[in-house]
Amino acid sequence: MHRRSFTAALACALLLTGAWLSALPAWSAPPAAEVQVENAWIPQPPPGTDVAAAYFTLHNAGHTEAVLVGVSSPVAANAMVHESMVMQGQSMMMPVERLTIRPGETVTLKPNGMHVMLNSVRKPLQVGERVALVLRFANGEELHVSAQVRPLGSQ
Ligand SMILES: [Cu+2]
Repeated sequence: MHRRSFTAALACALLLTGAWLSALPAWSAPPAAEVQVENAWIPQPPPGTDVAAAYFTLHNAGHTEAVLVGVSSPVAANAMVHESMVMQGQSMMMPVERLTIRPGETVTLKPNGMHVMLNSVRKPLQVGERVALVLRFANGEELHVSAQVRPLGSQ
């Protein structure tokens, strides 16, 4: 009892000082983050392409930050989070190895912004089809998502 309230007070103090992450002791796993996923979708890739993008909205309803560290899908040989950007007139994609969602924050992956890149997609994706995605977080939790294939050019 005593120890629990001490821990809570410590957590508060750390949050206030902004030192939460660096001061988190290695032996104490953070409580489960409560991340919700909405509106997961994939624009149908043009014929002849074996890459696809996946988009969704993540909302962290928990009290600790959630860090997305990996994505996989049974339809793709590999998947990763990318950020699209324009540098010196060239559009580029940069890998996002750790996507942090703070408590209460909503992050949307959308066309021309962040996306999940699905590489070496094994089969043509049909409009309306649902594609499984598994989101892996730094705390070891996995979130299973069903993304709907929409016509190319959907927003
Ligand atoms: Cu990409």
